[in-house]
Amino acid sequence: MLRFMTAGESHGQALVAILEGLPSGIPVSLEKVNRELERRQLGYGRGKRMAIEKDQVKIISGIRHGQTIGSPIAVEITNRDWQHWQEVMAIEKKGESNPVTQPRPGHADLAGIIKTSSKDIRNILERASARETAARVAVGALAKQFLLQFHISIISHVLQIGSVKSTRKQSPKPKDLEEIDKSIVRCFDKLASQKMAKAIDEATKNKDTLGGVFEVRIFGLPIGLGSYTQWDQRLNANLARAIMSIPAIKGVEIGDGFALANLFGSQAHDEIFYHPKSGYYRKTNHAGGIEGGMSNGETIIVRAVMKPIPTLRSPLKTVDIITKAATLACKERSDICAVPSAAVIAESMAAIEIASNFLQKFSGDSLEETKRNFSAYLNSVKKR
Ligand code: EPS
Repeated sequence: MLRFMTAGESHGQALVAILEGLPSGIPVSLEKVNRELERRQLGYGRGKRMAIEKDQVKIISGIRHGQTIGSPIAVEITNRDWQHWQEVMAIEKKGESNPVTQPRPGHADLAGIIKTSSKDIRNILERASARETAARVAVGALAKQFLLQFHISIISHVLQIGSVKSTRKQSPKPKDLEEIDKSIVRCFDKLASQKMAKAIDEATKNKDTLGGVFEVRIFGLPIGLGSYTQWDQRLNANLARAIMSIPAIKGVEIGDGFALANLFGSQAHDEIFYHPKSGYYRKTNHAGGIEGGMSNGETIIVRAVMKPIPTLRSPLKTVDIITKAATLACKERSDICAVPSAAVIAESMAAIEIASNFLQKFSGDSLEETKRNFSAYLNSVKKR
């Protein structure tokens, strides 16, 4: 099983993560990790910060001569912007910096200062910032490289920004990822991409922000990851948790999700067929690849909704935490829309969760051992 933790403030020196549990012998390309970090920074609607950062991973431990060695992997991503924040973010107090005292509705600010008895919202917002997700994407890129050894791949695309929806009926496959990444909003529908960009322009003009919906698709999973036997081993529950942990995500659905409420049972399930060569198969995928908390061999489909970013250039009403006087929320530099980035982060979180479930089932201290266990299982599945 995989475990990971991140540390780092948005305008601190760096973000770091430690990942434990990957077997030894997995070939690792730093270029591929950096490519994932770059994908997270793409997307129309990001703020000025993205012009400052050019995220690159530095590996501190756990990888040698281009392969994992089985020990914990430590990664670091420098915050280029730190040089402008050295005084505000100084480890030892060097001077006075103005505290942030006007909590933004929708952000971690208010609950954070009350919970930690803090008088400066900066202590909260620095860590609550979605900048932290860069470290997750570095970890996710390693999980993806492990999964690729088993021909498991994960893609994402944006389905909706504000009220503009993709209307393309065709669902993207792994080969379509390049095309999706070429869209400035990471949408598979060209016409909708343009409309989404216009909606973001409109929100920018109005000093407002926009959320949306994205979808993650996981290809190549065998039957039987996760379990029906215990609540905390259900794959759907764990995937939902992983994706809900991304800042600003307010809802997750698997397969047809909320739309299933409109259907009769006879319409909502995927009938089972059998082919002597390829085994069991389905003609539909309402379940989104998960039944009874386990992968059923079909593509896993997870969708999530991201709320509009709560940092507004035309701020909402709030209360000053020192004077208790009515005021307007603080204005931090921020993004207008980060749905395309959130989709990339969700790919990473899904990769980490799937790799963890995969290792729980197939285990192994080396890639060779995991591959042996995996192919023995596939052979036994074929006979069923
Ligand atoms: C964020 C605010 C902005 C975003 C940031 C998340 O940063 P800043 O306050 O420096 O302008 O750009 O996202 C990132 C830095 C990133 O790498 O994604 C927030 O408040 O959550």
